[in-house]
Amino acid sequence: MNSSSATGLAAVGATRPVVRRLDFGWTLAAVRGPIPTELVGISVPASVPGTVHTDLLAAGLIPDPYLDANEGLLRWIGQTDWRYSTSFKWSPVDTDTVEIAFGGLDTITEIRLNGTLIGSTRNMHRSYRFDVAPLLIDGDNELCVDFSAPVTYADRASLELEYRPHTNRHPYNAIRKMACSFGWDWGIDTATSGIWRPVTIESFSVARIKSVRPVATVGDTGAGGMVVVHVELARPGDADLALVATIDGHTVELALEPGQTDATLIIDLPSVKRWWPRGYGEPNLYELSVTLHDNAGNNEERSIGEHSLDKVIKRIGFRHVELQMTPDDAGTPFTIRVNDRPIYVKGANWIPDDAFPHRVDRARYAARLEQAEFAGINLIRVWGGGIYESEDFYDECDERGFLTWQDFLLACAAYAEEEPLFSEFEAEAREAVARIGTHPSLVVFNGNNENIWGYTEWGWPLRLEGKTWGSRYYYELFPAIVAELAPHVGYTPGSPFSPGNPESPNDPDHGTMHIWDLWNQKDYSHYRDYAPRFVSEFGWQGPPSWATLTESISDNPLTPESPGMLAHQKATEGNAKLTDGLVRHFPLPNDMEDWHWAMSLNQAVAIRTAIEYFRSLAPHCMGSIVWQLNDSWPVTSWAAVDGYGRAKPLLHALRRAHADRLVTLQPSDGGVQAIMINDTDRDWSGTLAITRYDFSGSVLAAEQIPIHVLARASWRQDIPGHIAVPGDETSEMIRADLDGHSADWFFADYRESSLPEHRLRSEFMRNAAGYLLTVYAETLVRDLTLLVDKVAPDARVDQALVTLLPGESATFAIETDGTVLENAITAPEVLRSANQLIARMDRG
Ligand code: BMA
Repeated sequence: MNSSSATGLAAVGATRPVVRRLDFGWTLAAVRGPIPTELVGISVPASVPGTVHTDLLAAGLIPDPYLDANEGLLRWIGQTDWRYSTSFKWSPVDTDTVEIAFGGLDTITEIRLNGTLIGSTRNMHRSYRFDVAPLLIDGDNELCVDFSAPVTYADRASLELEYRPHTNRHPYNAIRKMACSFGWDWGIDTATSGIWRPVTIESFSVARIKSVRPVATVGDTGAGGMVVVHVELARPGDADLALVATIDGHTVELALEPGQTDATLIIDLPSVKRWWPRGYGEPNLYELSVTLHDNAGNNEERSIGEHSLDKVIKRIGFRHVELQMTPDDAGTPFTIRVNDRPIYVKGANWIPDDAFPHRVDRARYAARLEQAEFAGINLIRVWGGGIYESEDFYDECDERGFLTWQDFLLACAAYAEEEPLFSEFEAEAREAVARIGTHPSLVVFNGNNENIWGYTEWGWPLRLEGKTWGSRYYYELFPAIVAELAPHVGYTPGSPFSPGNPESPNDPDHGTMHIWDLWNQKDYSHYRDYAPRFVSEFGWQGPPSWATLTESISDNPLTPESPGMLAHQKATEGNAKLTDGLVRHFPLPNDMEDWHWAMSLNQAVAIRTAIEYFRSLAPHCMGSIVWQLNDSWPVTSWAAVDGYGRAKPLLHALRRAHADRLVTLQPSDGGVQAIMINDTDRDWSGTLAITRYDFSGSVLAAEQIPIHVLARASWRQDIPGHIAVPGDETSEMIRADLDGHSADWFFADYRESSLPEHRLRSEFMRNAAGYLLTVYAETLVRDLTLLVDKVAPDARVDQALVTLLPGESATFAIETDGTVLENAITAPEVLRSANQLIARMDRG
């Protein structure tokens, strides 16, 4: 990205590109379509970047689409053509080129300057530039962008391109627009239009840097590094031009031939600090600057900036990435290796953080990634039904040491390989790979989400009748673009994908797999039926936090099936699956707040069960990526953080399951095993205390076993029979504790357990960040959780899902700017436990 100063014309030297924002004075108007009468013939102030929905909302002309069932009232917006217009003053400049640059247009447009068509676009995932110098006039200039209705366009294109299978309601596979903006099984159907990324007008003379694409590598041996910097100029300069690249005090220069537009500079660095992912070291970054000079008459004392025509700065990192997929005795692994170290992936899938993604700024990315850090996550997968996120996202990931995995933007559908789609895919992929591939955090490009699986196992060939479905993208186009533009990033054709066995892409023995049959059909205990090599999707639904739910749904009565709740549940048979998943473990409550807690708890327990089990399989299984970290609006979904940014209990379950040092108890050959997992660089030694208790806290059997777990390894310990075999499975449990890291094993499921009604005492005090609540258990209490958003909408708590034996206590730190009273925070609908759900069954 061109990083030249964005100040006004006068502030910058005549030869540097002058970049001026064109984000002011815009209005929008409905042109054609099912337009409500109150909008006919009027113009509304428009934000750029922005969308029609958010501007109409700001003008008070539509209700908030995220509330109640308003979504359905606003479908006309996607069937309507819209016009965005602005005017800006221009006075002739002393440069020979002037361009208008659009960072992103959503989606089908015709653009006119002073009445003349300067371009038409049909891809939300590309940026565009138009040379406008001949059309600019001294004084007021009219810029106008006409958007065609995206729903109408996609419908028409689906016939022109010919039918291809897709999920959900609209043929999103016939238009290059964010797929989930047409609705998803967690997504609101908004299908909006708008100028969703910045617009600028840029003028320059002679030449300008079009792109800088560094490829940073580390030497095979030793500490050195190398950056190969590919530079492209926007047009050939006929002047005496030179490029200068500098990193870490090392500079190389290159004189350009007249007419040369592409150049490569190579900088060798004798020593570099590598970029390491979270948990393995520091994410070291370096600043690379590339300057374009006009040398004419100035060979002697050139200094960077003084006679430069353009300058671009990038932050890069040195790391080596390999996707290890060499077949072994058990099948084919999928191991991400960074700097020659296998990384155990504790990942989360990412969807657009807002159905109107222009609203997601750097602070919002940072907040979400902080939550990912809290949850012990080390990899974020940007899912293919969304967008290529903005630079802010990948910058934050680089700095925080997250690994990122970027899907190409194709999801759950067959895609035509014919024109005009093929060229659009090629252009958008080239732009995305060149931009995103320079980020050290980016380790995987992935051809698509579930399309190979769909083709092989969802009956698509019959429906396709021999038509193309996208294989050329996954097996030819995308890998060729990655090899050319980002050879230092791994590539996989799909998720899921079985290397060597593309006919059966979801084979647990080979490569990546998605495990969805459990949420859809079976109990979560069946995660243990699989021995996958890598799980890139699996998930369990739960409602949003109570505050988010009640801020977005105003049903009275509010029930699991009241109209707003159903409008905010998008999954096929979603509520039935929630119920089936619950009643295997808990009775279905007939009280809304109990229902909300039960479903939230069940979601957390399902995923905690899955991840602890997957980790116990390492190194056979080298990671999991939970579906999903975030939400794009308030909705019942698989997310750990809800659509208003609040943590669900699942986020706390992820934190426990992802702990660097984890003790987990797993069933094994009719008995129980303790598995100690040490995901750190230091050996872990201590005494494992294993105790069988009854629910009143009496010790029934105990043993102490010395344990030594090597760095980045795990140790399996059979639990001796006199502990592993209960006298009464409904009222006994095992606790295993190594060094303060503990795990509990209950012989019977929640439903069959004789969990008592919990009895608790508490102490409450203020501290600088909010409050501390210490809870003393007088009975066994399972999964003690504070639903803090019920007492203060901004509140956060540091732990949840805590199990205490009688006599034990836990302190919860609550962060809030609000005032919280002790009797509110300890009220039974706020201070929650699994006991409440079981004990109620006994009473009922
Ligand atoms: C997978 C994802 C998404 C979907 C999720 C839940 O298929 O790739 O398409 O939202 O499952 O159904």
